[in-house]
Amino acid sequence: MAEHESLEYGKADFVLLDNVSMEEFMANLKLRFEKGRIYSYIGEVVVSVNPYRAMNIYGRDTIEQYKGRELYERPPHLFAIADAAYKAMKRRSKDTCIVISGESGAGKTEASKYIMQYIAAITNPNQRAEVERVKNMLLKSNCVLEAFGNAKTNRNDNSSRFGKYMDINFDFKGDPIGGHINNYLLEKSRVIFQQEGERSFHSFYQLLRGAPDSLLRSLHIQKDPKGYNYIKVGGQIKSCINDSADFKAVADAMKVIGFTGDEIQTVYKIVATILHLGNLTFGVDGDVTLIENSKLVSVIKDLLSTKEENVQKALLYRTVATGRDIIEKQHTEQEASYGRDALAKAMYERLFCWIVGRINDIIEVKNYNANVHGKNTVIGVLDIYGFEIFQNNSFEQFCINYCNEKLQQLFIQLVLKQEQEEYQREGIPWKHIDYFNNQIIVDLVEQQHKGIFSVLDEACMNVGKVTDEVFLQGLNGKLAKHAHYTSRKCPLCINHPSFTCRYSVVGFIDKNKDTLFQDFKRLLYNSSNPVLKGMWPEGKLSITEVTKRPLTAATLFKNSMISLVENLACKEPYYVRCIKPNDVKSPLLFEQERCRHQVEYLGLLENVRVRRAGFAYRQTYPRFLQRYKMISEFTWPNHDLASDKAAVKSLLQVCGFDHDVAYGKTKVFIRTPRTLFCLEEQRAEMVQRIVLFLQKVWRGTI
Ligand code: AOV
Ligand code: MG
Repeated sequence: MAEHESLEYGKADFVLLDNVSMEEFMANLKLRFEKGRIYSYIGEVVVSVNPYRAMNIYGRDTIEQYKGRELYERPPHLFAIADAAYKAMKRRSKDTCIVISGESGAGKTEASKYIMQYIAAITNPNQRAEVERVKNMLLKSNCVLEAFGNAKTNRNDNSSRFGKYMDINFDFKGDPIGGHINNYLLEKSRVIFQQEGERSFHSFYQLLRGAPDSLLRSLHIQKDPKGYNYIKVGGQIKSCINDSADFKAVADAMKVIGFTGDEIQTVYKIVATILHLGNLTFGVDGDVTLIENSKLVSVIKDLLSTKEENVQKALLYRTVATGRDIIEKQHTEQEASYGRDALAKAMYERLFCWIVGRINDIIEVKNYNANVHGKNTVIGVLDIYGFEIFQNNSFEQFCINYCNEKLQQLFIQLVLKQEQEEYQREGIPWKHIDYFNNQIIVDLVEQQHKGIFSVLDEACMNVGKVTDEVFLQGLNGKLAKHAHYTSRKCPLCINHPSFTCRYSVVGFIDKNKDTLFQDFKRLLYNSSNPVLKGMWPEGKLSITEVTKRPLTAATLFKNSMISLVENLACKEPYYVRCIKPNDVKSPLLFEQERCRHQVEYLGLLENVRVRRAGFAYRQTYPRFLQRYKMISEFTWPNHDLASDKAAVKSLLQVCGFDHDVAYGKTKVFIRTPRTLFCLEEQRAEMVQRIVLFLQKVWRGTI
């Protein structure tokens, strides 16, 4: 129960609602939002509503209020959950993670940044220079990743177009000593195409608007984004973001992190090359395909540090091995355009992954000797793209929504299912609570042989012309009877727990195959720019050496999601559930229906029910005794009762907490955190007394 808040702001913890009904939940959420209380709890889960305005609640003074405090001692806040994850990690040497979920624009990325800022602010009290350096790099990495991985969408002006999981490593003192970032599926189709009202990745506009003239000249880039086909498709050139200032901030951040001058230059060259590629057009003369604006090829070859004829050849021909012969096959005009776009997307994706890899190289924990320094522990922060339903939904939305279902499944497993199962196992009276288990939807997508990804992969394996329609027919054949799949004529329709999303299958096959002609890989590998060359190691292989079919995009994504969930599941999880109050970015509007919908599919009401029926803290009898036995004379230094369970019972009875606990088969369960807090206080007092006593014995005064 969070204290220090008047009831005029509603109930700080939904567990305290008089009746657990949707009406009361919504009324409380709305009241709190309108009173400027954007955070609430469900036990230890933070519920956050995007305020869409600057809030004065993240400053130094607020940080001080939360530092080292227990969750329920202060009003709900992200800082409290960050502190709880930090304390658990430090006190119990446990790896913890903070999982932030919610739909696009709900405030996940902002929350993840506040959490990181908090952790940075409360650590390294001794101002060790090395730790300060690490902290600075971790914070600056956000700015770089957002420049290259975020874009304006119709849902969010700064939408994350990649998933991010960041581990922060701590030494035995609890100070950050390094980190590691995992990135998930960048929406690279955005490089060449944006829906109306959207933009490409910020990095393009930042370069155009923020780079000094001399740099632009050397890149042969003009300032107006309208001059570039790839980034003007969405028609939204402007945004409320200050691209020019951001360019400088990103350049500065890259330097601080430790990118070399050559590396930064190469980054700009790649971004510029992509812009030029978009303006490249092809034509035909008789049966010859040609590049219409060949001046651009000369610019591109300079930027890529390669030969003009090589660029030209890679754009117009592909090398194929037929039996023992190797031949050069000319592209049709259409194939050449396809190849150009694939190159642009692949170069950008590779650049993004290279940036992440480079940051990882630099922030990786080095020279840490666990034998000498004790265990190195981790706090993971997950900020991934939220559920998305657009007018047109494609392969990317399909993957993003699958990823969200998978995370929801983890939440269900950890918070709802495991909780219920544990009570049953321990023989604690328990009323079963119904909830929708979305495993069925996760299976629909990822199951071997039958799942949508499998059907898609199968279609992609077929030689010859397999079209998106053939894939859809395959799906309709296999899944016609599935309760969450609707087979209609064109769109692929999934019934997610509380919304239905229609995905257009156009482009599924292509995006899944994700073909990039080998010739491009060789072109880039053979560049005399070592940074660029380093990004394309597979270009080393000659045509006859390339035998293995690369994994499809869907399989790669599925595998990365499975390992992400496994990784999260072995850590102690903390949750932030973000809610988007309206679609117009208004700080005043709380759209009841819209919010109710999110509360529903996030399973928040079930969460409250489980939590109310549940217990805040549990511990096995021996471990509980180990920590608190000094509180009672019956248990200190050892008890002579029949079992540890009996000893714990007598201890809690003596302390007067018997009414707030339940005794399971192997564990004691404590209902409210306050009881634990009191136990901790009594323990601290006793430890103090014992220390004083021992000191006296030692000095010989007793
Ligand atoms: P998302 O990460 O959940 O969406 P963001 O964290 O980018 O959403 O938030 C969207 C916008 O909401 C931000 O750019 C801010 O303008 C505003 N906002 C969010 N949280 C706060 C806050 N605590 N205080 C003030 N303004 C806030 V996505 O990445 O699209 O799934 O893909
Ligand atoms: Mg985001």
